Amino acid sequence: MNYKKFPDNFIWGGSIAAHQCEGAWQEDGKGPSAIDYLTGGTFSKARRVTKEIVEGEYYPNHEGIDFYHTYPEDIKLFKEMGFKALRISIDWSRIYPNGDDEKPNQKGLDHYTQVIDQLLACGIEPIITLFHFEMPLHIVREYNGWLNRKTIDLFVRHCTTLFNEYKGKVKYWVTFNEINHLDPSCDFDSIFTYMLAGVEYDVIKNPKQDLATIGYNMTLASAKVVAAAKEIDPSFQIGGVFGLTCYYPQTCHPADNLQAFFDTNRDFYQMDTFVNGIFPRYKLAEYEKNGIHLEISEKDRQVLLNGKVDFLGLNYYSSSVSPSVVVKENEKIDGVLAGISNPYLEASDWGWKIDPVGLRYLLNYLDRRYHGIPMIITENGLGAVDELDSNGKVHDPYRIEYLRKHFVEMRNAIDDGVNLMGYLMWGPIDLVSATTGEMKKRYGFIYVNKQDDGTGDGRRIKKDSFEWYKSVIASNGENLA
Ligand code: BGP
Repeated sequence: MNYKKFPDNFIWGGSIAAHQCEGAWQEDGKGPSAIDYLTGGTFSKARRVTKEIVEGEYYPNHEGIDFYHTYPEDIKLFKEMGFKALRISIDWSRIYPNGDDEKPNQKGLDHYTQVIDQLLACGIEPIITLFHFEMPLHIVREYNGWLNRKTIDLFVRHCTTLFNEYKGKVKYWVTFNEINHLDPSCDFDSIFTYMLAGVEYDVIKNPKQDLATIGYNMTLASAKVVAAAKEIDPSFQIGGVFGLTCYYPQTCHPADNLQAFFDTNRDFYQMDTFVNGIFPRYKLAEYEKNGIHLEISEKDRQVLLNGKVDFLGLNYYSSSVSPSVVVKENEKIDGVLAGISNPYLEASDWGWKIDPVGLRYLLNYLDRRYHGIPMIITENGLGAVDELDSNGKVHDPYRIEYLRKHFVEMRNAIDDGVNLMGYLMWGPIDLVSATTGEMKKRYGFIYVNKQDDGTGDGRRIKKDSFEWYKSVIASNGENLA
């Protein structure tokens, strides 16, 4: 083993999610999903949930980038770059349009069969996310999403359908994307709470208790799904994906260091359960102090123990600074959305701090915390404003620079002994932003000619970073120039 190099079988590729790219929101029997009721937003204007589809409102996920129809050509472009894997999600509302239907929708299953077959034909390993913010609206409205334990059974049934349908073709599965954004300390009316929890704001009566229950129910659902998968095919590899940021203390005061530890740690309680099979004692202690009660039966404990994951997926974009507990209030905040600025780091146009060393730190931290568990970077990338020049080309040296620095730190982490299996760049083709609903926030190696005002012909154009990533993959990470 040469620790200075990426391993020979390193999985280079990309990551996308159904609701952000497919469009075709009413095609082939798909039911409406929670996301279909989210309007577009911007950096300064939050997306909104509407009760009905309102005429004249813009719902960016209804069209996405039309990947539902363009996937054969788009996958060919991924193949041209040399992708070894593509992480996609399967939209629950295409398979069970209402979530509780008696039978799955055959057209939905057939669609994903074709996508998976196309990937395999191109030599690209499919990695499937089972829940990436895609919940049938009927479950939101009739069951209150993950607040209700019945949703767990419906989800397990949905996943079991997929395991039986795609076994032999798909080996890698991910139960949930970023459930760590659900915690009693979160804003219950944030967009992430709606997208993840599948619960409308007015249903949440006791935010702290309800958010704890939702976070717990999803953790239990993941364990049940892992057990169901292993029963169908013990060779399946099942993981959980977490969106992490490392928090730096604002000062070197010991109290600030402790606060930074607690802030970083907030994202770990579900991950600890996924990996160790035990709901952590520190979280129960926190709940008790805050008057939060969880019903964890002996049966649940067994379920958690039998549902441990095989690998972890890390979504990493930026780091944060933990607000000081000793610095005066008026010296703390310098931008509501961007948080406290770190004088050592630059930020993206959307205020996300660019911190490649933070990636090395987190990879090492996870490695030590979970005793060398296999990891994949399941998302990473730079959301930027890309523009076509007068020759119809997109020059994106800033993206190449961002990725190069992160790849150097990945290599350093491998040299540190971290068991890193792969890297999947987020949004290898431009798609709808999850947090703002914009097309303007572009991540891709491939430009999609579609603008937020509805103009553009949807044409795919290779950016400069396309050739660069191709040469990175061809050289297995040797050639980063
Ligand atoms: C992650 C989500 C992705 C993706 C990414 C970038 O949290 O898993 O779905 O969207 O963030 O965020 P955004 O699209 O808002 O730039």
